[in-house]
Formats: sequence, structure tokens, C-alpha cells
Amino acid sequence: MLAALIWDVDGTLAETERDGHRVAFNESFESFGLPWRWDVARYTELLRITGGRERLLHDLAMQPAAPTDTDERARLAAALHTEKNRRYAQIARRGAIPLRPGVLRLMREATTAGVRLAIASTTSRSNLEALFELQFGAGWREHFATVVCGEDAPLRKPDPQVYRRCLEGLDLDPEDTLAIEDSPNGLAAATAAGVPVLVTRSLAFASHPFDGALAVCDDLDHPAAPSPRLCGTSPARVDLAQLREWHAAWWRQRAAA
Ligand code: XBP
Ligand code: MG
Repeated sequence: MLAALIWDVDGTLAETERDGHRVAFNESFESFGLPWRWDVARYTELLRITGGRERLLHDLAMQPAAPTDTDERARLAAALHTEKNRRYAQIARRGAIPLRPGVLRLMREATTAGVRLAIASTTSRSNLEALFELQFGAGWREHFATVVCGEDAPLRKPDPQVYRRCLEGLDLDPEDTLAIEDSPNGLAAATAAGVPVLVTRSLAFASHPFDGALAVCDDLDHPAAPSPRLCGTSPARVDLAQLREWHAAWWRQRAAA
């Protein structure tokens, strides 16, 4: 039975990558006097690497102006990442990163129905706090049964660690939960932990096929296409009743296989 919705943050709750992290990285490069900037196309490629510091290290290895010494590069990446997170928090706090359509509605539906909310994100806790304080208010923490961030799960998605820790926090089996994700790495991480996934495509992954998802939508206020293995049509928007139906059918099918 569906007992919890596990939400990813970046790309799923809001377009934090394009409008938040990318902008904050570019501001940080500028403030450090570094000559390069990430445009949307380059940042979209870099999103294959999960984790801001890891993404930065990957790119620094290809930047001619970056230090050639590995330790020096790691120190630069750490300093840039700290500055990026400081600037990201400022961007989030001034409301420049709104929630995606349908997020608040589905969260409220779930809470009213006694389905718990949880977070499984690879982002730094400070980023999450800045975004959540503005979007959900000062008492945001009480709305979520468990919140797992980058600091709690150092192995980045597609590794399932963040989902496993989240399931431990919820004290639930994967069968009782459903993940909401926007990216191929997120889908892979949840799937590897045994959690079925609704994909709400973010801009960076707008044309990705997302095979293996329970259902895929462009946002929660639009219809979702269920997995070809689940029969049925989709309502005009993603609601809890529909998710419950698909979730039950998903596990019925596996039990019968
Ligand atoms: C999110 C990430 C994060 C953010 C930036 O992935 O990869 O790294 O880009 O946050 P997901 P940090 O949505 O799959 O969890 O800079 O704090 O890592
Ligand atoms: Mg994401």
C-alpha cells in the first residue's frame, strides 16, 4: 500500500539547475576571476554528473585555465563549490526559483490522505534549506517524515544509497513508497533501491525516454503516460488516486510474474 511519496529536489520540485545552480556557478567563476562560463547547453551535458562539486571537478579536468595539479584542482573545486552554494542560497531566498506546477497540490493531497512525504536529494543541505524555507515556510521540516541530503548519502545518484537511507528513515519497504524524479540518474537510483518512479521531466531531460518508469509526465499538472506494462489512460493531471492505482498495478504485475 502506498504510504509515502519520496521527492527528489533539483529539477523535480523546481528548475533549480538551470535557474539556480548554473547561475550561481557562473557568478562564482566570475568572482574568482576565472574566464569560463557554463551556458545552458554545456550545463545540460554536465548534469550527467550528479553532485555540484563532482560536476565541477569533471569540468575542471577539461578547462585549459584550470590548475594541472590534481590537489590544487580539488582545492579550487571545493572553494568554488562553497561560493556557489552561498550564491545559490541567495538566489533561492529571493524567490527566483519557483516550485514547478502541481508540486504543492500533490503534496497537500498526500498529506491530507495520510501518505507521508520524504526527500531524497544529492544536493547540499544548505541549498535545500534555503529553497524550502522560502517555498514551504519556516516550519517546513514538520511536513516531511525524513529528509536525506548530499551530506547524508555521499554516494551520488545513480547509486541507490540516498534512497536506501530514506527508506530507513521512513522505516518502510520500497513496495510501500513511490519516488518522484526528473532525471535518468534519479530514475536509476530509485529503481536500484526497488522504488517505482514517477518521472516529471525537467527541462534538461525533456526528450529523454525514461524506460522503466512507472509513469512519465512533463509536469504534475499535465497527464502522465503510464509504463506500457500498465494498462489504462491518464487523467488530465497527476493526482494521488491515479498514483495509487498505478502503484498497486505495478506490484500486482510483479507478484504475478
Ligand atoms: C542534484 C545534483 C546536485 C545539484 C547541486 O541531483 O546533482 O549536485 O546539481 O547541488 P538530483 P550541490 O536532483 O538527482 O539529486 O552543489 O549541493 O551538489
Ligand atoms: Mg533531480
